[in-house]
Amino acid sequence: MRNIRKLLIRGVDKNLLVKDATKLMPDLARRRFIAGGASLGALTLLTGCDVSDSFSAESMLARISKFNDAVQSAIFNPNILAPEFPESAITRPFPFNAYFLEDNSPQIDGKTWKLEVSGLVQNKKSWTLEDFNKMPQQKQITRHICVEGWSAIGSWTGVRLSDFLKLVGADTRAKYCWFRCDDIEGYTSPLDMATALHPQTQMTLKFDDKVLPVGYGFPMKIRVPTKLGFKNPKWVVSMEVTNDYKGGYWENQGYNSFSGS
Ligand SMILES: Nc1nc2c(c(=O)[nH]1)N[C@H]1C(S)=C(S)[C@@H](COP(=O)(O)O)O[C@H]1N2
Ligand SMILES: [Mo]
Repeated sequence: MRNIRKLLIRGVDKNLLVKDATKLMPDLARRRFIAGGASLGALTLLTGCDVSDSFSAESMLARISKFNDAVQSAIFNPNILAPEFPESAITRPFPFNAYFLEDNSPQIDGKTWKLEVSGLVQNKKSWTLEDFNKMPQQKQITRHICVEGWSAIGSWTGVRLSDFLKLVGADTRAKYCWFRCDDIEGYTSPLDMATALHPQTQMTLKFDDKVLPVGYGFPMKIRVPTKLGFKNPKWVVSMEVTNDYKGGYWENQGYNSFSGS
């Protein structure tokens, strides 16, 4: 009989956990999981297990083994909604993450900031924060999952990206929305059009009903609850609608661009 490891996530060998989980998956799910990079983050997204608090590898494996193909295809379906949570589930304080310390976050002036829109759109103008604040807003309380092995539930409010794409007359047959950020060393991220049009993909202006704090991406981040954390660019300054794959900060370092459901 197989020995089931009872280690908490801190002590667990992540590679072994991912390997074990892969073996337990039904065919279709396994193929997609491998194609998606077979990371601990993707596993978290798949099982909905919260790796930020006490959590055992055993329970994650048990959960996966109960999956059947129907459940799997539902989870991987890009048209399905990410789970939403009550206010009481919000993680406080919500973690900060970037490739630099929070104090080094870009300090953007909301009065002069503009989002530059270019590429395959009819309306190539720049949009101010005031413009975005006037547009219809959507609120979501969803789980953010970082590939580094933590997850947290947050509350984000902003403009649906699909509404904005309509407003600028974007060619939604194009392959990507490519975002550029104001980080000192630069940060970019390509988002596939299907995900850009997903109803929960949001141009976020607020966290927890308050103006987005600097660390979380003021004045705008793109919130994508069906993707891993690194596909949620903060301090966004431009969006290009394009058919070209232009790469991204983490994507260029080997993380799979799909990285999500
Ligand atoms: N511009 C920019 N966006 C970014 C990052 C970054 O370093 N720069 N880090 C990403 C990663 S890996 C994560 S997990 C989330 C963290 O968002 P949070 O600080 O709101 O938790 O931001 C993502 N977006
Ligand atoms: Mo992340």
